[in-house]
Amino acid sequence: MKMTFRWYGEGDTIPLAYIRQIPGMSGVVTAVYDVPVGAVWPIERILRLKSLCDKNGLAMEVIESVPVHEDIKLGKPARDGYIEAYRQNILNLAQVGVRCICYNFMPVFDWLRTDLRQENADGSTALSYVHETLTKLDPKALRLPGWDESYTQKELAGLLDEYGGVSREKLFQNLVYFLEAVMPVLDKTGIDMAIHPDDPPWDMFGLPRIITGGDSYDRLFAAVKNPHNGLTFCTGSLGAGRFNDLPTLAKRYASRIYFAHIRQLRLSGERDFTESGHLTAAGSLDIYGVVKALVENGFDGYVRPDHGRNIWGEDGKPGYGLYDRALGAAYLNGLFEAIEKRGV
Ligand code: DNO
Repeated sequence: MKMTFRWYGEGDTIPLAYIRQIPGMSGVVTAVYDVPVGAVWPIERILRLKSLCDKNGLAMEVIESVPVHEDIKLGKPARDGYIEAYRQNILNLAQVGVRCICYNFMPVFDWLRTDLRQENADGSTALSYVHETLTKLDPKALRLPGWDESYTQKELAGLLDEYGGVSREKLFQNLVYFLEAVMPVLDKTGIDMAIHPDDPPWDMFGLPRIITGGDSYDRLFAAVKNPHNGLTFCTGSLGAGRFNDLPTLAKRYASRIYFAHIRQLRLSGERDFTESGHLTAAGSLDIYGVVKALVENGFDGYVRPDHGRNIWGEDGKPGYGLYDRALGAAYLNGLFEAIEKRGV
C-alpha cells in the first residue's frame, strides 16, 4: 500500500511542506486544474507539478482526475478528437512516472451534496446529503459554494438537455468505446485507469449513473477485460448505497482496485448521510472490514484518506482540509500495519 494525499496544486492552501510531515505519506494525488476539460495538458505544467513534488520528497504517481469530456460521455462525433487528446495526456503523464489515473464517467455533475458545512455535535463541520432536498433543487441553476463547478450556467442548461436522449445503456456503451480506445496507450505505458464510482450511486436529476456497485463492475470487466481497466474503490461513494456491502466488494474486486479512497459516513434515511471522521466507530461503514478485505486479497495499490471534517478551527475547502485527513491517514496507516503484520 502506498499512502497518498490529495493536493490541489499551487492553488491549494495546504503546502506540500505540511503534507510531507504526515507520518507515512509517500506522495500526492494531483492534477493540472486550469486547463479546459478535453484539452492536452501542457507538458511544462506537468513537469512543474512533478518538480514541486520532487523538492518535497513526495511521489506523483497518481493523477486525479484527467476529466473525460462530456462529448465522450454523450457519444458525440467530436469524441474521437477528445479521446485522442486523452491518449496524449496518458503518454505525457507516463513520461514523468505516473502509474495510475483516476477518472469518473458521471454525466455533468461530479459528487453532489446538499450541505457542505453541516455542523456536528462536537462543533466540527462535514459534508452531508439529504435526498429530498436534492430533488427540490433546480439542476440548471445549481450553485454550491466550494463545490467542484465545471460548467457555466449556460453550458449546464445545454448539457442537461443533451443528456435527455442518453439512457444508462447508451452511457455504458460510450464508456466501453472510450476505454477500448485508450487501452493500447495503457498497454504501452503500463498506466492503470481507475474509474471512480458515482457519488452518490444513483441517478441524479434524471441523469443516468452507471458505476454504482458490484453489478456495474461485473459488467465493466466483462466488456473490457484488459487489466489496465480498473477501479478507484471509494468507500464513501459506494457506501452511500445501502445495497453495497463494502468488505464483500473489496474482497471480490481487490485485484482490480488500483486506488482506494477511504472515508466514513453516518447513514440516516434510506438515502441520506453525513460524512464523519475515518474511524469505523465514527459511522456506518466497516472501514476495518474494508482494509482487512483489501490486505487479505492482495491489494497493493494507492490509498488516500478521503473527505475529512473541518476541525480545530480550520476553514478548509469542504472535504479537503489538512487536519482531519491527516488524522485519517494516521488511522488508516495503523489499520494497514496491524492487519498486514498479523500474518507475520
Ligand atoms: C470528491 C472526489 C471526486 C473524484 C472524481 C474522480 O471528493 O472523490 O471529485 O475526484 O470523481 O474523477
